Amino acid sequence: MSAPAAPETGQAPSPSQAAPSTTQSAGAGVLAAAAALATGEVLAALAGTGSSLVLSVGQEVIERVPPGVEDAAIDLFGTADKLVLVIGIVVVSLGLGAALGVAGARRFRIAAAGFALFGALGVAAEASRPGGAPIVAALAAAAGVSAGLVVLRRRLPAPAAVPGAAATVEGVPGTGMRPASPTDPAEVDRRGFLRLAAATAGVAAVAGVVGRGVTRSLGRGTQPSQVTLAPASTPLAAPVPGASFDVEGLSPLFTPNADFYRIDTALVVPGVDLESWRLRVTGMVDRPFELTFDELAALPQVEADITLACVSNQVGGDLVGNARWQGVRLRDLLERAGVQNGATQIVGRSVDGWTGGFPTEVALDGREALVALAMNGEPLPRDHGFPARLVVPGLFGYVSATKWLSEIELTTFEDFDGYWVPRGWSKLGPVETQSRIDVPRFGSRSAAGRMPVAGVAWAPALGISRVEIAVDDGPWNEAVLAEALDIDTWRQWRYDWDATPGRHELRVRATDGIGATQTAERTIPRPGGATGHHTVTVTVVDSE
Ligand SMILES: Nc1nc2c(c(=O)[nH]1)N[C@H]1C(S)=C(S)[C@@H](COP(=O)(O)O)O[C@H]1N2
Ligand SMILES: [Mo]
Repeated sequence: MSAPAAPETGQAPSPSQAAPSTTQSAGAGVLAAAAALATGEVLAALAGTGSSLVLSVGQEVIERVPPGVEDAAIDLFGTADKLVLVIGIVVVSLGLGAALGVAGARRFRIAAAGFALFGALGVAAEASRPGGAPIVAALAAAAGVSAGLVVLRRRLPAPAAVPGAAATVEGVPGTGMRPASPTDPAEVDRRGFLRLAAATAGVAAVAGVVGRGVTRSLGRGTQPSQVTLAPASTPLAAPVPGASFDVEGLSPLFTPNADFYRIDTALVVPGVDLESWRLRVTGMVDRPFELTFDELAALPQVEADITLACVSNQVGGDLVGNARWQGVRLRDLLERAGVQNGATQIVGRSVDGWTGGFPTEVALDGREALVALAMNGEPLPRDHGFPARLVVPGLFGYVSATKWLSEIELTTFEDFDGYWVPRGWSKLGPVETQSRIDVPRFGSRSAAGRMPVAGVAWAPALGISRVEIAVDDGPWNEAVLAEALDIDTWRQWRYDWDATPGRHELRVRATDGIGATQTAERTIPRPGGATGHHTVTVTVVDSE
């Protein structure tokens, strides 16, 4: 009894005939979902409101997933986390399309209801966005759902024409009283494959359109290139030549804007219209006020070199960068507003509702906390917070560095928690002292002999006083430090190593400006930033 459908029984269709029909239905569903997504996205994009159903759903996902998932995504994919999310949403949508195709082959109404439900979810997600465009979204969704259903209707295998078969097909899955296929199964397979290929191409196109929206914004608002800023009233001198070493592969002293890491919860970069943008200083202040961009830019501006680090950065990771920022001192704005007694926390709020908060005293203790308008000599790029953002030396970005800043609110730590705090990250976010080996790279092979080991170390607000390297189980050796740019920036270091053949482990540790040496204890980034020594393993071969 091992063969369920012996050829000689001859009446029921063989399972091999039933199988392609499920595949066909699923394929039709995938194609229909792709058509629905493509139609919805293209229409939404054409409307020019910057809306995208896929991106709105993605934003909902970001805000609703358990914090562990969000952390893991940043950890695994870093700056590419958003692209991965969008691809994931498209893939899941197509999978659901496949399921609806199969269900729709039995009862088309199920598919219709399923498509309509997903359209509605997209509209709901868009409607919940500050600045969302629900009407455009609803029209785009309606068109997308219709397109999907038209495709599904046409692609689904026609209901059986044999008398009585329709009931069987509707009612009892798998009993298969279907008319014999007009074409042979191989032909069906090939067509199914071609459709899937076409669907894949369609999806790639959608992903391309959406992906563009992820990396740039969808064209709303003022472009940074339209802005001309006056130079700082107190500019900084160019860094002394001794501040950087010439070692190939070593991080440049200033991270170019295009290479600067980007971490935020905004799937679509907020497009800010400078005409209507305002910076408000509110809360526990005697004289709340608001400024237009021109008024803000007309205030005295300073330059400051500050290294910005993400709390999610792993030991040895690249979610850290250094820039020369230009902007208005936060202290000046606070003095103008008159901070009231007991206002222990400064909260930065962005145009899209994100918040980060830090102690008021750090803005007043003499460090150069800025409302930055420019980064490395250019107006802030959109990805990095155009038209204005906070930058506070010594604090992780998640508590301090609000991009697309719209409000600075004085409050208390009891009364308010910033975005990441209820998600399990520490309320105070001082940057952990860290050091990183840039060269040689992990897993590299090099010839025996003298070679440079080099990297960067940072302890913003404290500075770096020493960096040491250990090889295997050997002692700590002092590295040579480049001139310090500022206590708020990372500092380059190098160590000339007499590399001997074999596999070696190189370790680095830094000591901050007040004499505290980095702990060897390895901790994960949550809640207060990763600790531990960066270690790279390299292979050294005989030089002949
Ligand atoms: N509006 C807004 N500002 C934000 C964030 C955000 O999600 N939204 N993320 C913060 C975090 S966690 C970091 S590490 C820094 C990163 O700044 P960058 O993307 O310019 O490197 O921005 C901070 N400012
Ligand atoms: Mo971050």
